[in-house]
Amino acid sequence: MRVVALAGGVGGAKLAHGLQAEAGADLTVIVNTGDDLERHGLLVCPDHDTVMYTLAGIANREWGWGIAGETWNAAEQLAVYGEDSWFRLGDRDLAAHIVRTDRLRRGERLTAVCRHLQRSLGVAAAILPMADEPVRTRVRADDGWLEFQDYFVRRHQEPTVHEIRFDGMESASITPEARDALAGADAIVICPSNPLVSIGPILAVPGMQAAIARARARGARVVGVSPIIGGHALKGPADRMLVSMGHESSALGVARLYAGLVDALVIDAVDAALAPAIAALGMSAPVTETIMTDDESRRRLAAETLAVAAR
Ligand code: FO1
Repeated sequence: MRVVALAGGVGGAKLAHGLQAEAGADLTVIVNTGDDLERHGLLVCPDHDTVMYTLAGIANREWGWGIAGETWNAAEQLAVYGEDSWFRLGDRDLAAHIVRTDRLRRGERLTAVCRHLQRSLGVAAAILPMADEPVRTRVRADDGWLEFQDYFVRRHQEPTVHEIRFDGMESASITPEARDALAGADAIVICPSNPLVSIGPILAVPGMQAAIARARARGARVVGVSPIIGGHALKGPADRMLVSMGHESSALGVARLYAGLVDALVIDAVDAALAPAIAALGMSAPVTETIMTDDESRRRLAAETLAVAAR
């Protein structure tokens, strides 16, 4: 079964890891690049790198991002030189940003650079940035527009988000690699990532929704997994952001956002009572345990999600 997954950072990476255990090299993950930023003159792609380190088996499992056993000598020395240190790059992580930035400056596309990094780490799946062109997510808080990582890391996701925009999206387009992957997919999985700032940017890339619609028209099934469990996000600000953006923080609220796009939304057992209301939106709502605590639960949820797609 050829599988394409759409994913943001930590939650998406966990399910992608389970999907890789099931599908191996038949898995393609399309990742959000709206969180990308420049630090110390280097391009950092947090969601791509989180998925890459997770699929390579070297992620820091406590934080979900970065590399296990990381050291921070460069970050400490950068602080000595007066560089601000609210977004920290570990010594080993830094190598990816150096190689990425160097290759981009030599004219390579972001997709090619990312594939090189993944192959170097022995990742079986293909992880594709949603676009080669730069797209940057901005959120409007009470005191104006913030860059995404300024909101997420520097301000600890505390500001209330009133509006979201994706700068550069009008100049971006789906990559040939992402289009080909969707054209050959048997199943498309929307990982349990933030619907507004992780999946939202991927779906907003010109050409992406049309490619998904073409895949569905020839029989591929689209299955989402709710990132909201019992009204709350396991990690990150998705629950508060849904509410401040006028949506409901529940699996039903997620289903409303994905109505017309997905054939099924996998929801957690604690949300079983929402299944009829979700079904009324025109999708099935299979119920299972969706919290991924270890490799086994990642793989089990992935297998169950793919079984829903195969029905
Ligand atoms: N998250 C933090 O909370 N603090 C950091 O200093 C930080 C650095 C960082 C460096 C590289 C990277 O790939 C991710 C990093 N993250 C950090 C995580 C990142 O901000 C979030 O995981 C995503 O952007 C949200 O999906």
